[in-house]
Amino acid sequence: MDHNELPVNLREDKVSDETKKLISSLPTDKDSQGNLCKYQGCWYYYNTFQAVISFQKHFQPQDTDIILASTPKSGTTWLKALTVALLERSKHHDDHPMNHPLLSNNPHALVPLLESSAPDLTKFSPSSSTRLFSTHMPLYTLKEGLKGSPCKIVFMCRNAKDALISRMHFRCKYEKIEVNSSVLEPMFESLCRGVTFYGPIWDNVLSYWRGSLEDPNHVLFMKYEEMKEEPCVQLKRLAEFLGFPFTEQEEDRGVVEKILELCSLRSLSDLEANKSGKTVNGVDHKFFFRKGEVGDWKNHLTPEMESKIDTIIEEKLRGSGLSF
Ligand code: PAP
Repeated sequence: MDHNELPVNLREDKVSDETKKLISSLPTDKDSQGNLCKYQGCWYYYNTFQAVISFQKHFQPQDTDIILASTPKSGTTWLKALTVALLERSKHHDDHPMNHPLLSNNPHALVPLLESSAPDLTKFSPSSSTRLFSTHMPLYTLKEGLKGSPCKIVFMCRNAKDALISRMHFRCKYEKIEVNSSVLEPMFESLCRGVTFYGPIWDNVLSYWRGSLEDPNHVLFMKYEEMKEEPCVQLKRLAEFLGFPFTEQEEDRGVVEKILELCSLRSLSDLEANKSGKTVNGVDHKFFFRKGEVGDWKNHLTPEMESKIDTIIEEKLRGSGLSF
């Protein structure tokens, strides 16, 4: 792949000498896509590491900020859409709100990634009462940048096997290569070693799990599988946590179901705004929508792979009260 076509996080030409110096003092490794360094217990491609440092130094939090956190391919796009729809609902009473931001924007354009090198975070308007951001960083690294501000943080977790398969498909679309075992196997091995972008996945997820137990008013832990299983219950839980619960009248008017419909994979992926265009990081909007199913890993992983990753994750989560 031509260097200029690489996803922004994999490009190393934007990494400054200062960052390179920092990286030389960190543990480094590789996965099948690029060079990684380990900062505060988490692996980053170099360009993203630079953005993490910049976030921690320069981000100016506001107490009303909402942060949507997840590990990659765990339902970030869905969570972004649902949260935007929740916050926008008072402005859009009619059933066909032509000016709803989700109808003309990809969810990633509405909720910027905190550790992105592309947007200038100081540019976001402080006048809007609630600002929405997203992140894939673990909670302890995020908190350093939040500098004690009591922001609400929502974390979306997904089964590691489905997230892996989702990432493989995403990568193959991006690189215009065929899905096959020679792509999957090295990605699987990296997952098992814990050396993956934003991984080890178990440490990242556990940081939010523990955070949600310690401070349930500020950290909400959600699961992709539960969102699929009982969407109404989970959407109401999210609304309540964010401080915008549904009123009885709204429930009677079917607002919960309408939001779920608007944010469904089918309706989002049918929108022109999601069929065309790219994110600030140069990724086609359409790549964020695929099957959205639970258990698609069964179509790709061998029983040996299943058992290996299950054993590792079970061991890493033992005693935490969490399974995923
Ligand atoms: P990101 O980490 O790059 O932001 P993210 O949105 O977290 O990606 O994950 C993409 C997955 O969410 C895809 O899963 P799949 O590959 O297993 O299909 C995608 O299909 C799924 N997804 C996207 N939008 C929705 C939605 N509205 N409802 C349910 N699943 C969705």
